[in-house]
Amino acid sequence: MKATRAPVWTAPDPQAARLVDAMRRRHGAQAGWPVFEARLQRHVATLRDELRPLHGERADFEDSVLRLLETAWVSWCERPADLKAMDAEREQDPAWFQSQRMLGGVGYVDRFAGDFRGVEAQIPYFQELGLSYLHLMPPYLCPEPHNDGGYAVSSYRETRPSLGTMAELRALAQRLREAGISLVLDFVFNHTSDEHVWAQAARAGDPVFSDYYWIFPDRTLPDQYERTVREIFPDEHPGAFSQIEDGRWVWTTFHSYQWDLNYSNPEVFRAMAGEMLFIANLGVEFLRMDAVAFVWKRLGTPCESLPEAHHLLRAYNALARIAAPALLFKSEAIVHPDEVVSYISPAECQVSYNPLQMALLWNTLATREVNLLQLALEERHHLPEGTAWVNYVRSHDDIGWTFADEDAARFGIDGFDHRQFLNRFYVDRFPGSFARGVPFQDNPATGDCRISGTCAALCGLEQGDPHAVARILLLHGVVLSSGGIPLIYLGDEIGQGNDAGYADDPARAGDSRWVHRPMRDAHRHAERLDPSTAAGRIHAGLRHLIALRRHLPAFAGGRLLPFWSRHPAVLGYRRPAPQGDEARGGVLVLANFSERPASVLPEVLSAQPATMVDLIGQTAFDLRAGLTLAPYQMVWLVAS
Ligand code: OTU
Repeated sequence: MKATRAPVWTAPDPQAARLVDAMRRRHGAQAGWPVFEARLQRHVATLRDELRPLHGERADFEDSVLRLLETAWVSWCERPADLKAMDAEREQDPAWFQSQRMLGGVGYVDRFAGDFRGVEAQIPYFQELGLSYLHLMPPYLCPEPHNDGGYAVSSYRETRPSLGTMAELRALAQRLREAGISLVLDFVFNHTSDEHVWAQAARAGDPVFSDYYWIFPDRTLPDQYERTVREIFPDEHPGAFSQIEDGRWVWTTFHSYQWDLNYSNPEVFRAMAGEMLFIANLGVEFLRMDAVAFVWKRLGTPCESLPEAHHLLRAYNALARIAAPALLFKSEAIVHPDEVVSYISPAECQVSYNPLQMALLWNTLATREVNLLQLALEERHHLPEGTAWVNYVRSHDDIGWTFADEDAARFGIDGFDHRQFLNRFYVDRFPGSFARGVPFQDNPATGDCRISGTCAALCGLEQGDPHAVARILLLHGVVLSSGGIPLIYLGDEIGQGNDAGYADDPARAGDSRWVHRPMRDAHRHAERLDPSTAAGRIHAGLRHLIALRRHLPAFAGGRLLPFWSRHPAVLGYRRPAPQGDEARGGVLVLANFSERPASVLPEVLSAQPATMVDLIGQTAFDLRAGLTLAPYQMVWLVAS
């Protein structure tokens, strides 16, 4: 017998009620108040509970929460009416982003289209491709020429002048929205640039703003912290700290011009919350939460993914529910797969990059063995209700081999050695490699290294490998059919190659990731309509997959059942029909990751219908005879 339990009764939180009362006394007569109050009632206790482990010990804790609510109220009053309407709609339909029509594109404003107006002019192109989500790399004011591609923000409320004005960015967000495309921007909240006014004040010795960052008078504490923290950009500076002119040391996880914010100071959280809500009010629908793992530090720990980092994210999330509910968060944690999922929940980040699938796609191309990827689909693909993966082939960043060593060990693979192999394979230091990548942050001390390179360069297109186009389509085919939101790096859809020229530009030379961030190639773009070119074949192949996907309800959401093909090079999974709609049938996906034909035996397929049709190739198969896939062929099989 199933035990039934009465709903848990929770006492109203008296402190939270006091906060609402205080806000009502101040603003209760104002026009926007009733809607704000309803959301405040729902989320203020969560907000306070999440902040308590961070700042609860301070005597002025309740005041600091009240100041935060003031900030939220001010930005709610500034929120445009059309975004408030979207807030209400999205609250009614929280699963909206699970649709199989969702498709993302990502790129740099300047490198893809010059400026905001240039991006606006590309809306018809985005629509042709089927995009419903556009991530533009950080367009905020930043130092010149070194700014980590915009990830060093000098002001969250100003744009980089060469890209256009804030008014143009706002207009772009609106045009995109009208075209059914959600704008995605970063919230670079782990650090600001050293030119931010807060950093400038700190540098000048202002004690209030020095407390916005992790600044130490000498090396005593930095030395202690460095015993347990990783080096992230060792090419630029060793360790996690940089020295400023007056001799003090500041925490800089990334470049020395990116100063880590001190979230143990409640004023930092309040100020950054204001910046976040300002960005939301531009019409941004997803915020990419940059470098989430690093936002909280504690001596004697790795200072990554500490419990407080999660409290911080959930506090930001509660604030968004109160003052900009249409806004969703995307987690960027390129870490061990157990840690990646720890950031994903409706109360924290609703969507997340899937760095494991990304890395294992490349792993599988190199080894021609689907073992690790198949295991990841079986054991690490499932996500909580109300959340989704963002699946991608590559991003603006490097490829890091973030698979779990314990998973690899199950196949007798040594994680460290295997990463050495993958690095050699992708930088073309392995006999027979088709890839032309470049090392990123090669660290001889630890043996750590990551890979830069465009999708086309890593798949062999540059040196005319005959299978390159098929590989590019295969990788994107998995991303398009395995669930969640697929994300295409703009330029990959036409097979753009590496940009070796970065090495001649002093502003970019020290960072090999620029090799895979080429300027949009107008000539190649024109070629996309010519089927005799590689660009044309890639583009047509992708558009075919995208068009098919749009009409397959089984591709909505993230439900996936692994299908072990019993062939070492053939990946398999089933996407079941949506619940309550079983009559429509699911899709069986099979994909050959080798340059040789691969046969799946009849007995492996015996539980499937006798005849199935591959939607991609429009061919019927008699499965009782087994199924042979051509090199790098992928099939999306449905019952005929
Ligand atoms: C992120 O990446 C951004 O995506 C990068 O473009 C930035 O340079 C960086 O933050 C600083 O803002 O190390 O190589 O575990 O790996 O946050 C990329 C996550 C990075 C980190 C990731 C970081």
